Amino acid sequence: MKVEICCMKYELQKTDSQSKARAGKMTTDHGEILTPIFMPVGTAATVKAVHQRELVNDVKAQIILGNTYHLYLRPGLDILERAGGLHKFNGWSGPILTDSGGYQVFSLKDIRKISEEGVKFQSHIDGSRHLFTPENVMDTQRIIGADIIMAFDECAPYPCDYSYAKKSMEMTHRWLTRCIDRFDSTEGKYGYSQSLFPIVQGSVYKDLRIQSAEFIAEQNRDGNAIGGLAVGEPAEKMYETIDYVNDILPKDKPRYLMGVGTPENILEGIALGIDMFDCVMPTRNARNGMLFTTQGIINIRNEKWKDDFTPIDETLGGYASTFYSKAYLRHLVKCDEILAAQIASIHNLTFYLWLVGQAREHILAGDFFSWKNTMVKQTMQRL
Ligand code: PRF
Repeated sequence: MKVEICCMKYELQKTDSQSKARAGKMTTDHGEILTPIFMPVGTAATVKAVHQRELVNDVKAQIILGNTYHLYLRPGLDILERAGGLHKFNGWSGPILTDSGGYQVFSLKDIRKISEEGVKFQSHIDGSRHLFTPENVMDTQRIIGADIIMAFDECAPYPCDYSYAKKSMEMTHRWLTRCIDRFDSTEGKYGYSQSLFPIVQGSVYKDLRIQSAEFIAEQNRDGNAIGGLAVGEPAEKMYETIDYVNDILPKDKPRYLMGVGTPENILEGIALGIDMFDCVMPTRNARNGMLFTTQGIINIRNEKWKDDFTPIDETLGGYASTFYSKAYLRHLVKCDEILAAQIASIHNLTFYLWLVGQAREHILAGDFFSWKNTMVKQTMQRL
């Protein structure tokens, strides 16, 4: 049996005195990540509508996300392996994290069947039948070649009764043991190291979440994730859950809150000790004309912007705001121009990366808490 020697590192640089916020540094074989960080979602080997050059130069992304489910179906493992892995295939040379498919297959609802073995599902593309197991999902993520790969889990729906949540969490733990066995007996295919992050589940039940956090912490992996949140529960419930889970997860490893969220959710998550976030919100909402700015939220389709020739976000600046006005972007959106999605996506991602970058600066400077409270109010108002 070959045991992988991991070399992802995490350095905790500062903990805030008035909250549980942390500034840290992760080191992967594809570069460093300063935390807290937001990871743009690149489901199908691309962050939709954004070039790699823009991700680096304008957005200042440090790590992007890919999805096992989508990449496995298209382009498929043969192509990804022959390309030399996802980094070579899509030209992104920084760190990549892949989600395991454990969340994506569950959203297929009517065309999947869960058992101890794994999940049988039908492709949303051509209806073909497939099986994901903890073992083959590890193998698949080895082939995709992400720096950080996620355990195969079940994200319980919300609401969910206690007995379902308990059984689901216990199965996720058994699946994790199988993921670890497979992961630790295989190695990366492309000469750099990969890390496996386990995922805390347990729905909104405190005793289950505590049990899950303890089990996950015991595995002593390079980082840990919290799943099963932001699935419809009230925000307060989510914050409360993060708070007691983070009290159990080790302080010397990064903590990743999966699929979250609004600027407010991210700032509150940081205050509770989360280091990594991902969400489709900045890119998906951009394609629908919703812009996040330092002053609040804009629906760029709105008539009121038709003759507003000021930059998209004067304070933020950056590529999109340097070259384009609100009136021009509104015009592009109204005409269904492809450029609209590009500008809006670059803008929203630049804002999200700016927000977590500022959070980090304020943690380091020691005034995070009051800054956070001001920013939540400011960025969440509708303009
Ligand atoms: N599990 C996995 N991916 C996820 C989630 C989860 O629970 C969520 C829940 N917010 C988003 N993405 N594997």
